[in-house]
Amino acid sequence: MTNEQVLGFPQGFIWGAATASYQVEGGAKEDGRGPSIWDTFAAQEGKVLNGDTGEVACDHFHRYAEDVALMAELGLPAYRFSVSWPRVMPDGRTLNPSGIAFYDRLVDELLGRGISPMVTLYHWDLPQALEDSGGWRVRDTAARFADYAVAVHGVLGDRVRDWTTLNEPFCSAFLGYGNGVHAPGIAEPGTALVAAHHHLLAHGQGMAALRALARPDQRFSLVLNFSPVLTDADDAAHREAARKFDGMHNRMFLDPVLGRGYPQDVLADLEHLNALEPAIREGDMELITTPLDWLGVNYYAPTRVAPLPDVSVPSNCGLPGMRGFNVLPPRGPLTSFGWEQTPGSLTDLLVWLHEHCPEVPLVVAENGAAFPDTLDNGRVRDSQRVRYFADHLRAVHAAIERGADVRGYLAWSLLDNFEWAMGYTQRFGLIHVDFDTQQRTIKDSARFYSSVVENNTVPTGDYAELAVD
Ligand code: GBH
Repeated sequence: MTNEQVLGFPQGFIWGAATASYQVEGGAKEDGRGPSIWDTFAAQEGKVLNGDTGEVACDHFHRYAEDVALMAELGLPAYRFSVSWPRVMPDGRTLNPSGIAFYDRLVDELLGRGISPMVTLYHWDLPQALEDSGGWRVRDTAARFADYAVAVHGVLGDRVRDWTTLNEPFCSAFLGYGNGVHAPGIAEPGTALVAAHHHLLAHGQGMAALRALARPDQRFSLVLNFSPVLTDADDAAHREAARKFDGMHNRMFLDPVLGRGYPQDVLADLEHLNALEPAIREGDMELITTPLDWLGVNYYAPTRVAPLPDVSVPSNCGLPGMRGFNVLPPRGPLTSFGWEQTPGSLTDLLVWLHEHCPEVPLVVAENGAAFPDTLDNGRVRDSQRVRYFADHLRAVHAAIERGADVRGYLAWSLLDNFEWAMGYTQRFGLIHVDFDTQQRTIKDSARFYSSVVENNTVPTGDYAELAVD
């Protein structure tokens, strides 16, 4: 080691990696699992690249013990995973004991290796049976979610400390029902807003139900995705464009949870307000405001926007009913997904969140990047990902220095996996997966991350020095 400096993280900082059920498990028909909206969606032609599905994925359902052993080898103290609702309740309503038994085994395996399980109850795989009775268009789905949350807590609650209701309701509502890029593939802007409200209601009802059962040391959270907005100028028109995107993308889901209701400026812009308003009933906003023990922050990249000369022209952003601005192409260097690598935006985001809601501790619940990794004699030299992680960990450290209350960081993802509409074409893993043989290979980035976790520090210095030999 040269005389490079290291940046230390707070004592007790939570380090780990994350996955989601449909993206890694496979075992789609094992032990009575019912179909999810993603099984149905992926089976339709043209929805997922190359016709890929999550039917086998990383076969984590059968290989979980091997995967937990790999986490232990990397020294990861925490693992964030999601529970598949249709595995636990094939019809969305009735508990399937052999389905939940999988998570019993997984949690015991993790605890046996000294790894803290962090459970996300919903990461987009709604039981198809519930979609058939209206899915997130209907209010009843929120009540079904609360029942499901209680059922899972009833089995795992004696061993799991950290609970998240929903992962990224933005994606599940707006991509699922607004532009149809995700399951169930509906493209109806008004419906997407109703779905967003029902997601937040599910979160609120779930929180209230879980709080009533909780042990004193348990922590309950929501995970949101954020995209900071960048503009090329700071005039009124650019600020207005940024306000609109930020409002719909970031504040629309955060402010209700903080007890501030839906942001007034967003409602004032909404073309489909008449769809949303009737969905909001007396008492909903109070439930949605149940206090969080921490807020999960998923960050990948910023979004660049510019105003359109005619503010009545629809935006190209794909969010329900937005007008008057366009999203600009990302600027290099890009990941293989075409996303920007702009670590400074993560610092800005965490500092902004701390100012916006100083009382809420933050956990970076997902951060990572896809690159075209190649397996070369048993090794994956993913130096671009080493660099991405180093830069973004330095960015988290900078936010903490500036006062942000960041309690942890979870890398996305433990394994290369089923990347939703992109199928298996985008590899985000710390661990490479050969999808023909299911062979796992620890990437260089995982070795780098492992040393960060072990030392509770991130090195400064040149990227070349970060290389692992
Ligand atoms: C996360 O979401 C997911 O939680 C995870 O499952 C996934 O594997 C991972 O990211 C990598 O994709 O705002 O309409 O222009 C990603 C959040 C939100 C990022 C949508 C890209 C662009 C769509 N994504 N965003 S839009």
